[in-house]
Amino acid sequence: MSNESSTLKVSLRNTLHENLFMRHADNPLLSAANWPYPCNTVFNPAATVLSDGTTLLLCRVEDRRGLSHLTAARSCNGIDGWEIDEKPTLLSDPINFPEETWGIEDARIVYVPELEKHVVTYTAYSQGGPGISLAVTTDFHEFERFGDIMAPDDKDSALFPRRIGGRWAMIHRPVTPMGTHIWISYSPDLRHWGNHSIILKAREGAWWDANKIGLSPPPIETEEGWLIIYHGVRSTPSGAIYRLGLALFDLDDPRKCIRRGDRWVFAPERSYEREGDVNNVVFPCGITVAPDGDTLNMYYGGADTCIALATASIKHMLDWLKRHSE
Ligand code: BMA
Repeated sequence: MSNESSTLKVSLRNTLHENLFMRHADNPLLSAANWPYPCNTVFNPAATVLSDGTTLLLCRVEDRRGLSHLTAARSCNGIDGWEIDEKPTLLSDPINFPEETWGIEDARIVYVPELEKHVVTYTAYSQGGPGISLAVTTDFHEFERFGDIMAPDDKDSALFPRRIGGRWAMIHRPVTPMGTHIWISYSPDLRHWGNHSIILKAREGAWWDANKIGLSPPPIETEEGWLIIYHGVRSTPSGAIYRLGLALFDLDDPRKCIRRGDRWVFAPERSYEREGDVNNVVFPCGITVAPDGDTLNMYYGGADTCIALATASIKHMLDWLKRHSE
């Protein structure tokens, strides 16, 4: 898109809405042009802060076959000076894990203090469709793979960082004949999952989040509850639009939704979100929280082509939910 037409699109937009998220001036932060080896696109990164304060992104990298793998990029400030692994950090392993035959995508990282490990959930793609796999790591060099934990068609999963009622809990998004909603499941050992239930349903009809929703980054623990950022996929004659909304769940029983925002809080607006391999997509898989405990850094894929950053105040997000929930 030319600068002129992207300016026009922005100027056609009503700007009176409350903006919770501020895009970083250096966006996009990372793209294939920064990569140390040939690739098509770099997008939808998971994120975490390592014990020495380094921000680590586990980026989805798509090659020219169309298959994806995950590669780590590290930065002292989470904005620039990225050091990117010289070769893929986590490649699919179709021999031992046939569910990864067509690649691995869209990781979410959750640090689990009880295990002293990072738990990485990701989409494993194969002839059976996209399912969920899990691996654990301490350093993002060596990974212990648990293999597939949820059968296709399922994706958009993240673990809660601690047990709830003695069991591990995970949010995910199976596709069923009854719809594409957000679910929670429980496990005694991270391998065997059950007690499945829907926690957030896609709306219907004209709504921005009608028919298809999914968890975006992992849940954020706040004093008021588990805050989640989720994506809603609006289907239009010119393709889908991926936008983001907020919901809050009970700390002790995250099956209970306390509040759900009525409108979206973030949507494709800039040229790097509007145009790319898949137009009109903002897709965050990673967040980090700054040392102030309030500033949220949201790392997201723009148009399935690049990586960008937007920041928000967790307090403002919670206040906004009080004013804009159903
Ligand atoms: C979803 C996921 C994301 C992707 C989005 C838009 O289904 O596969 O990885 O960013 O579609 O193409």
